[in-house]
Amino acid sequence: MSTLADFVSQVHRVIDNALDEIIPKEDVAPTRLHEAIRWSVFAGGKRIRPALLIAAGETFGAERAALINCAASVEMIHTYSLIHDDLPSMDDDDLRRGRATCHKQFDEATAILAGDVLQTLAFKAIATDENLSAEKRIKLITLLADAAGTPLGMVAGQQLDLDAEGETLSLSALENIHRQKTGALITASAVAGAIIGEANEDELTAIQSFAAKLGLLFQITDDLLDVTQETASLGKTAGKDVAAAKATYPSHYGVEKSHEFATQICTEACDELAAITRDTSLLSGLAEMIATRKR
Ligand code: GRG
Repeated sequence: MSTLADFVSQVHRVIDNALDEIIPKEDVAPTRLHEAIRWSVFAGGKRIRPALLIAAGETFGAERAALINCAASVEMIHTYSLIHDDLPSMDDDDLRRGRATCHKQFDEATAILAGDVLQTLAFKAIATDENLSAEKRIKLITLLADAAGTPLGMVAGQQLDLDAEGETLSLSALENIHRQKTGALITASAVAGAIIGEANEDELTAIQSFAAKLGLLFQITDDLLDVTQETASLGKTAGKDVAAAKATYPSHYGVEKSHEFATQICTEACDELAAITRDTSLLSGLAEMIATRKR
């Protein structure tokens, strides 16, 4: 097995163990709520954001123990966003991570509450992490709060996306939505790892530029998968973008040109790593993995 594949599967295990510790068990009252949270968290997500956070942290020499809670936190914020995104009032989807969406399996109110709990648990996991100094905890909480909830963050990106339904978007408007909706949390994940690893200002800037491009790459590949893969292999409903007449990279460029664009953005992302005089092969490996992913 290659080093990168080893790293990714190891992170998967470590993060699942951490999430299992942090999230109340199914038999804790109110049991329906905790069953719903665990239904969505342990449904087989790829754990890309935690992998990116841990790779960035270890690039700068951070101890694994100092990275785990923060990596679990970004996964909890991400899972909360997926649960809420799937709700009837938003994307209205029945399938996520290869199983029924949270509101389908439970009910809408429970799904909203499950997302709420995950978001607050995420911040608590950092606030109480004894492997991190008080100063780092505050920096990380602020970073993730900005990525999720400010006017330039994920939730605002979701609002822009909802507002754009049925509209013809320019490419720059489309990129702006993705920078916020998808890119903000991906960027914050990499920057969080670099903060824990005590990267200097120039290194933080390089990581930020790398990860911002990675966010865009992630979205282009997500759009491509929506039109090229089957629902069964994606674990979520394929073809939704076309059905909803959504502005996407394939709808702007066509499939072939979107692939070319993805390759170009992947190269540009990796070029940003040249400013870092460390071994950045894990980070460039993750970028290539995202560029060629099949789900
Ligand atoms: C509802 C607050 C709120 C925000 C929604 C993340 C998001 C913002 C919406 C999800 C819609 C979507 C499909 C965006 C495309 C990119 C994306 C986040 C894909 C899912 O992420 P993966 O592929 O999922 O990492 P897994 O299941 O592997 O974790």
